[in-house]
Amino acid sequence: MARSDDGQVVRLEDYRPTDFLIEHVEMRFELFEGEALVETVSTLRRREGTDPARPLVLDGDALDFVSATLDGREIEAGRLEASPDRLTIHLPEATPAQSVRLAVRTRLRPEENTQLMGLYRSNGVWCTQCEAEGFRRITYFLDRPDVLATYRVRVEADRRAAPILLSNGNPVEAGVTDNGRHFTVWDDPFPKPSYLFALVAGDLDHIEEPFRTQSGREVRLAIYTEKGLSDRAGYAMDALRRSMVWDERRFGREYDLDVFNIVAVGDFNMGAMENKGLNVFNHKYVLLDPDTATDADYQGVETVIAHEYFHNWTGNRITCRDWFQLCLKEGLTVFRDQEFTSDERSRPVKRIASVHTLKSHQFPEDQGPLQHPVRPTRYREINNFYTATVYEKGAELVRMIATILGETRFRAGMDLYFERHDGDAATIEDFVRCFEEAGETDLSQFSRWYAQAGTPTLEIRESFEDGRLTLDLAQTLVPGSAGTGTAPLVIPIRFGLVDGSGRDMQAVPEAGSADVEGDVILLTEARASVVFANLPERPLVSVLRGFSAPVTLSYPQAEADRLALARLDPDPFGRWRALTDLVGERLRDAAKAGGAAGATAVDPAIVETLVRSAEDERLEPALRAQMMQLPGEAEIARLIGRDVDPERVHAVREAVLREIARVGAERLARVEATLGGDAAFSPDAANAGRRALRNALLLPLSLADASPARAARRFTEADNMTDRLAALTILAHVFPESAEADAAVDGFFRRFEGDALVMDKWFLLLATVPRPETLERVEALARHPLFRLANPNRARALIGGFATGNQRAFNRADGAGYRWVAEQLRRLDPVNPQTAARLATAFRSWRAFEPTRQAHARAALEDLAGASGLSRDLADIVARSLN
Ligand code: B3K
Ligand code: ZN
Repeated sequence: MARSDDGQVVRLEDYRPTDFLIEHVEMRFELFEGEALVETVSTLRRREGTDPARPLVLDGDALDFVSATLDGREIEAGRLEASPDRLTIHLPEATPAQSVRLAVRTRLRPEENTQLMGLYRSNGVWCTQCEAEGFRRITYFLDRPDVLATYRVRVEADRRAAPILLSNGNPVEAGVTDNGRHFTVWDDPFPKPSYLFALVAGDLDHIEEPFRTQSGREVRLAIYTEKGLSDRAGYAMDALRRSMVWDERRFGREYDLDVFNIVAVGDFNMGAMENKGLNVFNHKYVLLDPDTATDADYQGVETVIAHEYFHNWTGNRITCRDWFQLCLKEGLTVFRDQEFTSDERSRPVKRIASVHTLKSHQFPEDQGPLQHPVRPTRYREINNFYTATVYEKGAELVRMIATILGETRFRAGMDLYFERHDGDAATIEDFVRCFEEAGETDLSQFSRWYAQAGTPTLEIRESFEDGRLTLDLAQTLVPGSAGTGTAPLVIPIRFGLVDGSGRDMQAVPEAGSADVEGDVILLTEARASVVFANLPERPLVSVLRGFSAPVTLSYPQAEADRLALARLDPDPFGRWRALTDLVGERLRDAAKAGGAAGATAVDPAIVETLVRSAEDERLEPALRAQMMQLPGEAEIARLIGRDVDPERVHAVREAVLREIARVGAERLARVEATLGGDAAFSPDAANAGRRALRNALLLPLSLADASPARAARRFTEADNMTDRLAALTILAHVFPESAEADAAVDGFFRRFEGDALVMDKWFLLLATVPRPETLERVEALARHPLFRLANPNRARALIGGFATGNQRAFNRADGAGYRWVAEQLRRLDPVNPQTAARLATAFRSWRAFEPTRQAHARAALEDLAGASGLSRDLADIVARSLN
């Protein structure tokens, strides 16, 4: 049963260290069909200076207590109190000088654990997930990140059911016992918090390879998969090896154990988990081959493999003092994985992709009822704070520190952080102080970014006279639902002054201007001005290059200037930003205006620039594909902000797509011809980029044909999943009534029905057909034999795909989309509350819609809020959404 909601709130200001320290933990797992027996022996002592009368109170969650002993002796009845969610022991014998050994036994039922927190079974494989508070579902413990202990774990199971037995650290002993059973003992010498504990046991295949670190230590890398799937793990292994090399080179960080194991499982609440020496992954982020995975999947695997590996230093060696500090490890590790991808692939392409993610996930969160600061100060359910704000905005804050300090001083700050805090459970203050010291900079004002929620608006006005350019800058932060402060922030604005031939001009600020260092203006006041004098011509002002701060830009720059920047800013990110902002604003205005949405939604000059970016051979193909991409319907809705009618948004966007097709078809066909035929599939960035452009062209070309034939041909001829899925999406989404679409959707299903990861794509594809009547289709799909509510990937594909990827159908005017999703959440909640809560965030922008839809959304949420027995996870999201 899911924990039900007790309304309790945890507050940052209430933090205090534990009364007891746990130094070492010895665990023994005996795995059987139907149950698991766990013995945990903790060596603990009382912390210096604490009240000796205070008992030891250990966390539990739905635990079945068996017994407890102290230093090998029974504990008298009056000194011990056990319930499913707590174990209290009076321990006068434990003093700061004297440690005791507390042994606790619990009995678990992994097969019945559908929440996928604690110890559970996925397709017969025993595995664990402990972050944030899953360890307490395995044993009673001080289950919080500031309690660090070394672990020694013995895992025993039937040899046939589980020939592979894994846990954290290094394997130190193995052997057979009686009745066909065997065991392995694992020793992890690095003190770690309980959330990094892991165990896996099962009949698994694997691939392995040796790795030699820069200092010459030998490490055995292995990736384990379900039977018959290990031949799809090769790319993940390659990504792991490259991550290890990169972290040595870029941050001087070396791996520290003798083995590094990764296990891929099919039932997992999120992407992956960085358990020390034993990462557990959603198989979506490990298993790939060209026939079943797209380029986006390859990129996703590379990113997540890198991210989890990088956690070994930023998260594991240095962990968080408490869960309010989550961005300390998550924001920093996202920053590190973004840098890895930038170095391995293309920096501008990666930056554009990251900014796209930020704007489509974090901005709506920051602008709606689920708003919270990067470092929250209160929570009811910590699992609901693994958010885009903590991860993506958290990464932006690290990036701003890097921008402000410059590369050398930033690296010095990171070095100091690793040196000073290795082995610590640290805070954001600890982290920031390292950059203040190493960078000799005061970051106290900067630190407001961690505390103040919301997306600041950066206003810019420009004027030019007699060779002098004046930029008037202003920042505002409106109070949002989080109710945090609105004081001025430190906003680094990377910029360039571009001349008519596309070169950056010398930009020397006049005395008295706001702070300018090199190509970065530092705005620290509510308003400030910068003057650049002696300019030979009026420049095109390129601002927020590299998206140097997570702000909303309000800059009524002349359309001609913006189009010119889109064509000739020497900074490729600047080109993309100029164009995407302009297109977004025009789509927003057209969808807001009452008139008919037609070809006139945007200026012909804008359409021309979009077509021209596809043609521009100075840009790499992946970037050309990004330049052509129109903002999605949800993004346009966000730009409108209130009273949104999703039907109008859809119509306006469609009209522009058709206009691009009408004006550009011939030229775009020529671009396609230059991209050449298909060599054998290779997942590298250059090849993926060419496929991305080719597939981006398929939509306007098909629209121009007004026929599914071209996509049908691409679908049939495709020799890889990227092209096949791109073609199938156009067939199913643009020509849903055609015979070609039906044939392709069925053919795809029949060919891949045995492949879970491809079937997720199939459910997602059908859930996102942008038509109101898709609702009836997903209702039927929820009864499809291959739909399994308890499998998070499948639930996310169908319910999540519909609610977040289908603006028209989810936000149907009759409210039926909201009601259906709410009903699915209610069904899912008792099975898997964490996934239910995550899917419920799809309602986060409900107040932006016009009154009828708002009323329907509110009713659906209120209905849900009133349901009895809701989990704390779901109740928290629903309550905050209504707030
Ligand atoms: N640290 C995990 C996320 C855990 C989520 C718990 N609800 C994966 C990651 O960010 O690397
Ligand atoms: Zn992470």
